[in-house]
Amino acid sequence: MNVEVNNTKLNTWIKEVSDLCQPDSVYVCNGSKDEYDQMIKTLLDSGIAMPLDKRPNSYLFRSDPSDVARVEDRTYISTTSQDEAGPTNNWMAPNELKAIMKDLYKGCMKGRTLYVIPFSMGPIGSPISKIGVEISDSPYVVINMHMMTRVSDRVLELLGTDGDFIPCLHSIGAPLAEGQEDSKWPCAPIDKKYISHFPEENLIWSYGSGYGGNALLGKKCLALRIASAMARREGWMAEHMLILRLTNPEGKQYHIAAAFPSACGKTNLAMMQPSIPGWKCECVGDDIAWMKIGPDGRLYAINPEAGFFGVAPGTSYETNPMAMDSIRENALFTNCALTDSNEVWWEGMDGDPPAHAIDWKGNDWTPASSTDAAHPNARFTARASQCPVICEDWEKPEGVPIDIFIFGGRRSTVVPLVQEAFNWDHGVFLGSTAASETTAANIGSVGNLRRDPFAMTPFCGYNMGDYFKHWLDMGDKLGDKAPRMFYVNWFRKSEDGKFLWPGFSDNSRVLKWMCERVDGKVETQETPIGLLPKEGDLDVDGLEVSKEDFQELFKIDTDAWKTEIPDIEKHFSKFGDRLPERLKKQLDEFRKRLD
Ligand code: GTP
Ligand code: SPV
Ligand code: MN
Repeated sequence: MNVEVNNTKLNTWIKEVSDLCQPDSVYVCNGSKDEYDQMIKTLLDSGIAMPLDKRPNSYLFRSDPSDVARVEDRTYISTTSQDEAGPTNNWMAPNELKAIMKDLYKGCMKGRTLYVIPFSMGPIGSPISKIGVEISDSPYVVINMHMMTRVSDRVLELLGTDGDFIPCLHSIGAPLAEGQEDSKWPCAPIDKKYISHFPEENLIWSYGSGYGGNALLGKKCLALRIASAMARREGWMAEHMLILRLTNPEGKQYHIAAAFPSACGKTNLAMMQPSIPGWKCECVGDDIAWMKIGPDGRLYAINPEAGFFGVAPGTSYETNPMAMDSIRENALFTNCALTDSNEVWWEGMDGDPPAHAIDWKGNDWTPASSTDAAHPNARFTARASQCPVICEDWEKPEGVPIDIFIFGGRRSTVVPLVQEAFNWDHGVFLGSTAASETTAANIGSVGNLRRDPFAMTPFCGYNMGDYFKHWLDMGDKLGDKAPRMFYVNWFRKSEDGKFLWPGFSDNSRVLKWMCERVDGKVETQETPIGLLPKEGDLDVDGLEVSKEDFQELFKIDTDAWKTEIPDIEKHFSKFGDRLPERLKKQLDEFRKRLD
């Protein structure tokens, strides 16, 4: 071990894990630039990292084709009783799951280095922050954790001899025999991958994958699955939400937190540059929000992360210029294509596609190829501090006060561009019944409509019925200081399959309407599903959307909504007694309004 660790729990844990996993060496990370450079050098020497000519200090990685996204089927919430994990989570009893995983962990780090990565989710030392320590045998994980979290020896100082932390054990599950040549992206086969959470003891065990949320354990595993369970016990919220600050032309600030499922527009909205004059948008966070009620009774949000792990395809100067500017240097790219001029490329990037490239699998690719050059879940990693519109208060320990909650999803039909909830309970109903077409962020089928309440289906660390109740309880506590609630759908399509709404910077028009609602400047039109903008209230100045498309965007097809009812009933029935009465009442009222 390169340094002495004084924390008793950490020392014991490192020893236990080393004995079990049998790494060749143990290295304790300090988060320094030297350390980062050293890791990069190792990755370059072994041909795993590919340098990019046009982006200083930036590298491309190609994962194994089997290891390209989160694996919800292999993700477990392991509580003593299955009821605690609830109907939306895979479950196995802790003893059983631990026994299986211990077998897999046995000798799994042979031929590799065990990295100890002390990190803070949230600013180091802030009362809302949580300390985690990830043990991983992947140098790729180390450099990504450097950017996505606060890795520092100050974390170890803060821990002292007896401080507590959340242990996050990770192995790619690919031991090396003596003399065996390593593969470029070692990992375990799908049926050996386990992403396991033990919320009763704040513990994470991940095995077999080196990709994204499966391996960067501060993100979905700690900051959502474990944190959501802690938040419920302690009376706060951990949500799959972006956080942004919108400033109107008069200088009034509004803080918005929005929950959209994976690959449904959080990073884009978080950094959106308004197309309407005089409005300003700044990014506080693009994926996760931790929220607590402040001394003034309002809800305050912090971004526990320190970087972005963003979807590359579709990102361009046209759609998300601030993300493009965030990744000009010091960025990591995974599963993007590589052009002949040593530049990354992905579908939807500005300009013409390259005449020739190497695709994410390492094969020749031309625009005539029938496959994608970049994997649909190809990602960039960059520090949040590199975003030109990062909000000056993004690291404020007390967070920013939330005025507006937005829920949403990807729905090519039925759901209008925007609606407001009648009240908090109705908002919780909208959040709890949110549905979205599945995306490539998870390994599985893409484009299937599924209920994804509050965009938390893959991330809620306890029974989702209790989670709904927690939302209702938070509303009761917040009373008239509660954020207003809205539901949006940027993804409605015309019959010929085109998006009806231009989206991206024009989403500012929808946010403006929400702010005007908060300020009581505009009235609404009451419909069975919620409150819609009155004609003329949505700012469409300079917008090129045909009258027909506009009508289609806001169309409420009562028959189509009626067909949602049995599906919502089925969805709700899964929660049995745990479904709050207040949501049953909401469903009854909805049914009546549709009649
Ligand atoms: P995760 O990181 O997986 O949680 O995803 P995310 O919610 O941050 O999604 P992101 O903003 O990365 O967007 C995913 C995809 O949707 C990208 O290809 C975007 O270009 C596309 N997208 C985002 N916003 C819009 C929009 O307003 N309209 C349309 N048509 N596409 C959008
Ligand atoms: C998501 O899938 O919601 C992500 C990417 O943000 S990952 O980090 O892989 O979870
Ligand atoms: Mn996400």
